[in-house]
Amino acid sequence: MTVNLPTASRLLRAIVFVTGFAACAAAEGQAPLKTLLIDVDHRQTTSLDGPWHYLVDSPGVALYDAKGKVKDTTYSQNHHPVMVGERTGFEEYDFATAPTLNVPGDWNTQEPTLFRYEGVVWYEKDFDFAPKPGLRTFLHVGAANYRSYVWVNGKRICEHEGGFTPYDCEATAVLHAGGNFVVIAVDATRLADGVPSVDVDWNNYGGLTRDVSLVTVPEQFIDDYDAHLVRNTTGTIAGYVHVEGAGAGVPVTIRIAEAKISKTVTTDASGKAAFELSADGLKLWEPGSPKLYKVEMAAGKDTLTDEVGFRDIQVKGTEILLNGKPIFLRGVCVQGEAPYRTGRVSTDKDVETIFSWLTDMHANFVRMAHYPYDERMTRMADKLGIMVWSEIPLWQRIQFEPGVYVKADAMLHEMVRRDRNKASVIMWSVANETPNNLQRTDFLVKLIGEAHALDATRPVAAALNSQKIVGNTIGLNDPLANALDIVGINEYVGWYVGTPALADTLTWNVPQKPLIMSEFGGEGKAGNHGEKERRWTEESQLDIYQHQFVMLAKIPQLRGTAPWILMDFRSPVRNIPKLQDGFNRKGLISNDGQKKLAFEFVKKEYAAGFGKAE
Ligand code: GCB
Repeated sequence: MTVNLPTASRLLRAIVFVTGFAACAAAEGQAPLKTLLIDVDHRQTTSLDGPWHYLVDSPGVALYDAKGKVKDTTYSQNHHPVMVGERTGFEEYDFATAPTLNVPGDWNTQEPTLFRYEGVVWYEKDFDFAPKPGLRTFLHVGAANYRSYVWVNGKRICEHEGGFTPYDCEATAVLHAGGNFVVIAVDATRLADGVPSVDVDWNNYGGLTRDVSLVTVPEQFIDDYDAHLVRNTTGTIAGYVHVEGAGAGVPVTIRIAEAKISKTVTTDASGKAAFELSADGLKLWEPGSPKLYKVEMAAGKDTLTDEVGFRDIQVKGTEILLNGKPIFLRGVCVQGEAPYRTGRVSTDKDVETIFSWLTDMHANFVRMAHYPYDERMTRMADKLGIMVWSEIPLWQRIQFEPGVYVKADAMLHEMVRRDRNKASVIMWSVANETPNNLQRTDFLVKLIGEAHALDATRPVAAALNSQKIVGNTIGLNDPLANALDIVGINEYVGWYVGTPALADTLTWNVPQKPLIMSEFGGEGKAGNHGEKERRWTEESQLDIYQHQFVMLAKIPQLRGTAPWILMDFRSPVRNIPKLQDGFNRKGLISNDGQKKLAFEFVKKEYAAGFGKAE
């Protein structure tokens, strides 16, 4: 897809061209603009969180025409139509009198009648604005699941597909002094050609699930940067600062005062300024000592600061090396589900609770399955020194077709762009449990190549599950493993496969690469006690883990463990009455915070240093 982007930089043009997907399009006839601000949580923003009026559009007839094309009439242009008195049209709706939903937040858990609703909801918010000459303003959406379309003051400014990554739309030209309004139509309909596709084992929470804000920046501003420790060094930091709207010759200063570094470099024709800095005695980031430095960047009238850890992560043979030393990842999987309530993680409190459980169990690693999380999660991981596996929502059987590749690739770009400066994120995962066939392999090998090209500093992983048991050997024969730096395997011996004790008898035949057992476990309902032979008891879940850890300890190239899963989570496909009641019960902790026997067992193993290394 070629698009005309007169105000966008070449880099952004390239992204749109490559992805051809997450286009921010102005109203018909205007030039589309796509950008993606990073480090927004360190910028001064105007929050648009809080109550938004909403209208349910079932079955999406106000949003789409008969051919599925988005309309630019109806709800988007009708701010507060007169409901009584003079007739203004055929409107039978009014945002002003419509009920409200809180943003950030899905609609499913806020309005009982929408609990299972997966269609279109229109959100509307009024806000005051005072434009200042020479500044540009972007609407930043932390995440909207799954597709969303944005109008400001009745003009469509962008659209986005993908439920777990942020996007920005430039609103400068459509904002005016005084009262303004923004309308966002969010469509949570599952798509066969979506990423993920229609079948997932989690709740498809719809809506504006993360923070929404207005970000005002100078004409030329820092929209992207990268600052990382150069491999095999202890104090060389390299990267780039990209200045949106700039051409060649703009000076950019990078300062890390605490490390006594300051350097000025200049942008090239694409607005990118590459740099390399050296620091003496730089303290490297690692679990137990997660040092973060304040990095200040200045370009023209714009300044941006961030808190960044510097560390080296690499794979050598079957080892994972952090700052040159072998590490073992004692971890657990999480879903982006909020503890003690249902809905997505979106508040500081949600994040604090999850990380308090991780530290309580002595975890140094968390697999953030199966999609990118609220940025608070990776910020907290940076702060607490917990290493992260970050994944795009390429779950099981998606359509491995060119059109879907474009979407997956866009999500990969968006994930990497937002979190590339988080020291805690030590690997990108491109997929979970995909079928072992040629079309899938070609698709994913290409995506792995893209991940390497985007970020040469991190290993790439995926969770595989096509292992087979022959006699006492359990072997993985998946060609995708050849393209990965770190192999993840999901296995459910003792739950979906055989009895818990079967694990004791198995020998793993797996590639000579670092292996993470990226899922294992079974269901057990908190408070349901009984014999270990009776499934769904806490004792039977504990039994699975006891046998698993015996088996895991015997795998020579095992470099990490991530039980499935930290906490019970909502899933509409888990409906056994009294046992599941709409929850996947494989949590080590229940959704209301009760720690099960298996939690205490894994905690004991981790406290005793399971997996040795460091
Ligand atoms: C898996 C999937 C995960 C499911 C889990 C289960 O293999 O990766 O998304 O929730 O199994 O509980 O079956």
